[in-house]
Amino acid sequence: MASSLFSGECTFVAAVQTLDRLPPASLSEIAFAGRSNVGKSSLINAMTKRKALARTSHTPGRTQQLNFFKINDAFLLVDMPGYGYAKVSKKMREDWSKLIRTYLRGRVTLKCVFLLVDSRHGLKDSDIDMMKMMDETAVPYRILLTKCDEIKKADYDTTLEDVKETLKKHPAAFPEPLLCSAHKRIGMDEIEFITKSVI
Ligand SMILES: Nc1nc2c(ncn2[C@@H]2O[C@H](COP(=O)(O)OP(=O)(O)O)[C@@H](O)[C@H]2O)c(=O)[nH]1
Ligand SMILES: [Mg+2]
Repeated sequence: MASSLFSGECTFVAAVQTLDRLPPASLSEIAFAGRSNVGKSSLINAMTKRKALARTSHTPGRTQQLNFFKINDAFLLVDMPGYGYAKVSKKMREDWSKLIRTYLRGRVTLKCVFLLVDSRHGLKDSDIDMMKMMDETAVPYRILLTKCDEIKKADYDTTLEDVKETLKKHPAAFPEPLLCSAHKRIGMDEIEFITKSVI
């Protein structure tokens, strides 16, 4: 059934730029991460059936904060700040790394990170850096290949094989990436199923 876990009550909990502002660790958390423009806000909005829970934007790289939403009193959904945007200053990049690394390391309630990767582009160096951080902090993660409505099957198969090969070297990664599209609502049930099984 389509997204009943995600589509109930949803409340904004906090926008966090420094870790002393983290909401208390209570409910299980799942987080969405990825490069700017990968389709993260669109996917979160499609999952929760909200038009603007997470802000979709054509100007990437602006939000450097972790946004926490409480879903159905069942779990917290965390919208992580996008990375990999070229125009971001070195200082901002360093602040981002510090925030994310500390969050990943210290958050016992964080059960799974969905790492979004554009299916048309495959893994970038910045994705690999993010994956290394999650390996080091032993946070389980699953790759979601986004915008699959825009890619031909043959191209997708190539990306999929590349990603799977890379994942073999990353101990905290689930070995099989998941194909999805926010626009066509592909992969939504699987994301819900995975969430249910970890929270
Ligand atoms: N074709 C297609 N485009 C998408 C999809 N999801 C997002 N986009 C587009 O990708 C761009 C960035 O989306 P957004 O959700 O703001 O990305 P974010 O920066 O990762 O939050 C927007 O122009 C979206 O319309 C999808 O499933 N299919
Ligand atoms: Mg966004």
